[in-house]
Amino acid sequence: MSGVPWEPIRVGPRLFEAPGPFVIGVLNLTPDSFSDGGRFLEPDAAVGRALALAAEGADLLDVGGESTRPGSAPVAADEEIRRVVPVLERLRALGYPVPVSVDTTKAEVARAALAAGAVLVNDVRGLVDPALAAVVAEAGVPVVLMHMRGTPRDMQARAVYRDVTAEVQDELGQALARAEQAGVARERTILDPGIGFAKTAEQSLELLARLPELHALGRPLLVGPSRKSFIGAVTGAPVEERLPGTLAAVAVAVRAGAAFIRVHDVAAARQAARVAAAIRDAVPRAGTK
Ligand code: HH2
Repeated sequence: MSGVPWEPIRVGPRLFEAPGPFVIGVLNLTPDSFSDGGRFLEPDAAVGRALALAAEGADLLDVGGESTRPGSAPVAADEEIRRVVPVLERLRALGYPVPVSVDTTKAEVARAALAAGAVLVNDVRGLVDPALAAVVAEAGVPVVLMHMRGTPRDMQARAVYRDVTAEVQDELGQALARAEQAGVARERTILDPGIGFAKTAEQSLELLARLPELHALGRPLLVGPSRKSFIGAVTGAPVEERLPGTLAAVAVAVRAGAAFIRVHDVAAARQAARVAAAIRDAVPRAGTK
């Protein structure tokens, strides 16, 4: 099941064509991210990490300056810009070979990051902020619309659903409508169910199991399971030992037709994704066998 066909999406110089999967490497320029906080705060360390992720085969690099882990405190826009922009500028000066996205919920940060070389905006709030939607529309860049409720501080209290998959689908549909109303072309959107964002472990697992239902939205899907707490809930593994569980989730997501996967461990996830995609594509189409 490779999902619905989707129109190719241009991200900077690169054209991404169905079905994927494409691997997005994570670069957190934060002191407090849940799995790698504080490791890449120095620009030299950050650039080194970015180069390593490209060498591992990342198709995109997602750079963020604010942690969104449950309960995390917000960061002021100028501090987020101070963390992100110098690294983006250095990557651009180096001729970094991979398109770079900025993981932010703030219009000012997105504007500064796009001016410094980012070519995609990854918004974990799904463009609830009209100012951010306006920046994305004006720049004409693609956007990831992720599902969550509330803010990282209060989202886990909002993880109350009658039918998590149906409600996430409905709320992602609302995000798409918000984007279109703001002038963001539907063809430039990527949708993400937001694993671990306003979701219990059980709800994250159910969303992964029922991912194919989200193809009804007609857009490419991104899934970000990397090292998240649902893996700990199933296995008891601490965050630094969740690579095997991450790879299981990557394989399931790709088999279910996810177009993009967002991970910290690119080389391992790329191998898992390629094998899962080969299995996905090995199902004979009706009438061919
Ligand atoms: N997950 C995280 C952050 N951004 N963006 C999208 N589109 N999808 C995700 O699943 C997603 C995301 C959380 O992971 P990480 O960046 O490692 O942690 P932190 O938010 O603590 O920096």
